[in-house]
Amino acid sequence: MLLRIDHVGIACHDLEEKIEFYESTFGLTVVSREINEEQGVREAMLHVADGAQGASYVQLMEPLHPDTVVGKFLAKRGEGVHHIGYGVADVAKALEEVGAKGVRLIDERPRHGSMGASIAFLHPKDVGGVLTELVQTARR
Ligand code: CMX
Ligand code: CO
Repeated sequence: MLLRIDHVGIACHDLEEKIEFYESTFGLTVVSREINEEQGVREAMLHVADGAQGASYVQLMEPLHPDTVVGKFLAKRGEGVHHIGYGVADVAKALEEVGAKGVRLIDERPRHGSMGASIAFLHPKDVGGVLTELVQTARR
């Protein structure tokens, strides 16, 4: 079901400062910057590598307000890895399959993610403490 690691989601206080860090330290390049009001984040995708099943990225996220998912995470745990996003061919089908195995779905239906992707989250309490995102890349 999982095709690849699509991205690692990292929570930070200052998006521009962290972009600068990833660019200067690892030579990564920003390929997309977006504000996702629904998810409460200002975010950037930095390209890491291309593979047979698609590309992989680092997703840097700064909360739009303290009272958002990422704002609350930062207050509780501080900066760091927030979630892992795996590439799937069909996110609705993957949700159905995973849900049937008893994993709690945060999203019953796919939502809008970065770069036109369809995304859905699985509850970290049912995935060994890892907030897990399923990502279906937009067709080009
Ligand atoms: N990773 C692992 N565990 C996490 C977590 C995370 N990112 N966030 C919360 N938890 C754990 C908490 O530690 C807590 O565990 P304990 O009860 O043992 O302390 C439990 O989950 C409940 O946490 P909470 O602080 O009360 O937070 P909420 O229940 O309000 O929210 C969650 C948790 C996963 C439901 C929420 O973060 C969510 O809906 N996430 C999906 C959407 C999202 O993350 N959007 C931002 C990214 C957007 C993008 O990638 O594009
Ligand atoms: Co993500």
